[in-house]
Parts: sequence; structure tokens; C-alpha cells
Amino acid sequence: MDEIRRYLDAARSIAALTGAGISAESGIPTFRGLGGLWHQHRPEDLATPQAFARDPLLVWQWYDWRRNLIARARPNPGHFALAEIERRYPFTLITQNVDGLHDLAGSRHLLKVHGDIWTLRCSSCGRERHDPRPNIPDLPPRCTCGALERPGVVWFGESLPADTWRRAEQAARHADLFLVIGTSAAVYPAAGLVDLAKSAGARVIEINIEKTAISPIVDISLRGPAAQILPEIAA
Ligand code: BV8
Ligand code: ZN
Repeated sequence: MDEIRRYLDAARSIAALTGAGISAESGIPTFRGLGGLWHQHRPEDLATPQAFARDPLLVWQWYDWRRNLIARARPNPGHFALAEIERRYPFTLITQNVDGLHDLAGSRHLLKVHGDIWTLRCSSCGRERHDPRPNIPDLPPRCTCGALERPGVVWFGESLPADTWRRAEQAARHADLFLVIGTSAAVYPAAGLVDLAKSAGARVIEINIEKTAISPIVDISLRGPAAQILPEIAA
């Protein structure tokens, strides 16, 4: 741990990439866990524009169910530790999570590369609004223009929000310390940020309860739950 703290103190700029694993200890199933929980549908089959076009109500029932689950969750010590690190170091947090728990924990330099489950976007006029209700009455919701609204998240096959993605690449390229926390690193282009940081000279530290696709290329692998390891690092 002190070796890691030395890296933190010596770093001129630090970036972190988080995935569903950091919210696991807040009671939110990880993406792979989620698949088994919901009417036997696979997330990859529901989180797509095709699924929404084919059956907007089914896709909305899935998101409404997840919003309901997330509304009952609170940030855990892992989320709070990252907000603490941001207060003390030059730090940018890149998250693949759409649950909003990093915001609730106080993170500000936050890049949500896969969007936000609490945002609704009109599928026609593009109007966006924040809707914090855990249960949306009369699914699927409609915009004042009459068209269907969709969850403000990035689906498989959709490109990531351009400006957010550009800033995420920039943060990864300029980091001399890159933390990869609670992600299977299976989804691109987000997972590619690890290679980008490494090739730009960053020291890469992975925090995960299991081995992942990027474990072979990281400098240090801390095997354990983020809610336990991150507070130790931030202490
Ligand atoms: C795009 C929002 C093109 C929605 C999400 C073949 C090869 C390579 C790529 C592709 C391919 N075929 C298709 C692609 C592209 C595709 C992709 O990568 N597919 C994967 C499945 C192979 N990517 C895309 O489609 C992206 N867009 O490429 O567009 C394009 C380009 C230009 C112009 C037009 C189009 C868009 C991807 C974004 C999809 N949206 N989320 C929603 O949430 O509903 S992705 C979603 O899944 C999550 O956001 C997250 O990113 C991902 C799941 O990953 P994780 O977060 O890592 O979660 P997971 O469950 O997998 O892992 C949890 C980890 O935590 C585990 O490692 C576990 O061990 C660990 N853990 C558990 N508990 C703890 C813990 N760690 C620490 N502590 C604990 N307590
Ligand atoms: Zn509209």
C-alpha cells in the first residue's frame, strides 16, 4: 500500500476508469450478474437501438427496473475514496457506469462515457431531461413533441458522446498513474483507455476481485473488493 501511496504522491496527473464492480458493494448487480437476474434477457440484447426499436416497452421495463434498484443504492466507501482522492490530487474519473453513484459520492471531475440512467432523451427532437423518479408512470415515456423518450445511455453499436470521449482519451494519455477499478475491460472503446494510458507511459494499477483481460498488461494487480482497497489507498 505505501508503494501505491508513493505513486499517488509522485504523480503529476492521475486518471481512473471504473466499471460495474465499484457499485457491486452498493448492491447493484454487475453487468454480467445483471443478465441472469432479468427475465433471462442478456444486457447485450436489451441495451441496443434494435431492441428499443423492436420493443420499446420491454427495454423501458428493464431500465425502469434498474432505476428502481439503483434508487435504493447508496455510494460505498470505494466511491467516497475516489471523491477524496480527487480533492487531494490532480485526478480525472472516467466511468462506464450509468448509476450516478460517483456523483452522489461527491466526484466532480467525472466523465460518464456511457451516459446516465437518470437522463431521458427524446428519440426524435433530442431534448434531454433529468428524471430522478425510480418509477416512471406510463411506460414508455413520451417527449412533449410526442415521440418516444429513451434512456440517456450509450447502447451497444452507438458511438460515445464525442466531447466526453475526447476528454477521456486526453486524461488517459496524460496520466502518469492510471487506476482500473471493477471492470472486466471487455467493452470497447472504453477498455482501450488502458492501452492508451500504458503506451503513453502511465503506471497502471488494477483493482478487481478477479483476473481480467487486462491483468496481464497492468503493472500492479490488487486482488480484492474496491470498497475495501480504495479507502486504504486514499487513507
Ligand atoms: C461502439 C450503457 C461503434 C448501457 C454500456 C467485437 C470486438 C470488440 C468490440 C466489439 C465487438 N463487437 C461489438 C463491439 C463494440 C461494442 C463492444 O465492445 N462489445 C463487447 C460486448 C465486445 N462496443 C460498443 O458497441 C460501443 N460502441 O463501439 O460504437 C461506433 C463507432 C463510431 C460510430 C458509431 C458506432 C458502446 C459500448 C457501450 C455499451 N453500453 N452501458 C447500460 O448500462 O444499460 S456497456 C455496459 O457493459 C457497462 O456500461 C459497462 O461498460 C459494460 C460492462 O462492463 P463492466 O462495467 O466491466 O461490468 P462487468 O459486469 O463486465 O464486470 C464487472 C467487473 O467488476 C468484473 O471484472 C468483476 O470481477 C469486478 N468486480 C465485481 N465485484 C467487485 C469487482 N471489482 C472490485 N470490487 C468488487 N466488489
Ligand atoms: Zn421530442
